[in-house]
Amino acid sequence: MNEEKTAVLLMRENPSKSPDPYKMDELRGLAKAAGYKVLAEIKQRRERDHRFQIGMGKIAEAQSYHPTKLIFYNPLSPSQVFNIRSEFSAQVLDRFNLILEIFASRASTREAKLQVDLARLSYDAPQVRSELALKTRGEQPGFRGAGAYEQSMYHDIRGRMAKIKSELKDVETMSEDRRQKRREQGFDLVALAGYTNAGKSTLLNALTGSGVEAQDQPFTTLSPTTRALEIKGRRVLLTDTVGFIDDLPHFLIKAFHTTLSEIAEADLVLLVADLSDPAELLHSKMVASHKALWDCQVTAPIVTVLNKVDRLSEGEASMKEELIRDLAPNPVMVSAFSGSGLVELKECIYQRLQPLQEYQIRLPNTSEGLSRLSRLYETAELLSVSYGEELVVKLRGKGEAVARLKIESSDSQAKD
Ligand SMILES: Nc1nc2c(ncn2[C@@H]2O[C@H](COP(=O)(O)OP(=O)(O)OP(=O)(O)O)[C@@H](O)[C@H]2O)c(=O)[nH]1
Ligand SMILES: [Mg+2]
Repeated sequence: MNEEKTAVLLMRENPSKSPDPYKMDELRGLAKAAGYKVLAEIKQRRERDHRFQIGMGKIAEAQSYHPTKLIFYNPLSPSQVFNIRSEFSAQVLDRFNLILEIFASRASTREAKLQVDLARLSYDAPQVRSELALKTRGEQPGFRGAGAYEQSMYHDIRGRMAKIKSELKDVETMSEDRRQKRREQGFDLVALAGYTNAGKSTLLNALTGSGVEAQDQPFTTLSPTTRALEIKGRRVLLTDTVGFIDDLPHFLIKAFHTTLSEIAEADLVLLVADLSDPAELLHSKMVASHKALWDCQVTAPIVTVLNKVDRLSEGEASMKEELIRDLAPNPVMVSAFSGSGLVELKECIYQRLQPLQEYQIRLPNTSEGLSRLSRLYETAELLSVSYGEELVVKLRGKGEAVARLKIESSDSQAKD
């Protein structure tokens, strides 16, 4: 039998910054997504306490609810975790570890599992190293030789990290080969990116008629899912990806490099935002999303998709659009629920894709030539074929697809 997991949420607000009411909302959403029943939420505006992060009185108040875990918004140092555990006999998590807990419980593919393990080890490594530094300095002498245990643990962590990285490299190479193959087959690769819970998976379902899991909670999607759709004759592969979240350590983004490469390597990125979020929150999520796209080293064009317009009046929608104009110059407003704006979105995708080019290719009029001709139908649009001594084929397609055709057909000539 599973015992109910309970939590009290704690957040220390920096007195020099204006309070952000949405951070606690987000932490509550994360705690619920990890399966915790939230018993209480405690905030305190003060400078950081070096021993406990927040005031001792607040921790005692939190402990009076007897939760399974105290969950902190603020990152905790190893010594703060140690102090809170020993002084209050409390189990603690910070927001980053909470996110990792969600990821670990949802990771279903090998790629996702490897990435979660890498993130966990990347988090542990510097902590073990700092404990090691303390012990070898003689401040906390180890039992048998200064920090011998930490030393072997640190080496073990580094070794496991190296192994996972090399396994992930293999997965990445396979993904890269698959993307290349798909491009050669004439597909355009479009990635759905954006803050978690913005509606990326629902939009994928609405555009492609699929049934990918979508739920009102953060991090429902962890692994990329790709579905095909056709827009005015162009064959598009749309990939749903893991959502972004604010204030993530850089190494977590690095650990998810393999999954995020689906965004980095796309021909076009749809940046999805939830227009029904309060204006300030919408703005800060857009900033966080752009930072994440920057971290992913996206070079492809970006189309901002403002989703969930069904939740707003027309006036509210245009007021919000105006507020984020600096971050989203030409957005498309849609509702993945009602389907409004999807025609415009498809048109926008079509307009932003690399234009198709027309080519002429000559093939021998033999059974081999005819077999190649039949394969051309799979990669490009055939405009005309004239049958003589040779087959003269005029076709329209994507650069990569046609480049391969040109290599295959020894005699080819670009028209424009
Ligand atoms: N009202 C309304 N709700 C929507 C719309 N699109 C998505 N939702 C809801 O928003 C919630 C999140 O949707 P998802 O599609 O799971 O969001 P996501 O961006 O894939 O989220 P993660 O995978 O968790 O990062 C779900 O409850 C959806 O039903 C929309 O157009 N209108
Ligand atoms: Mg999703």
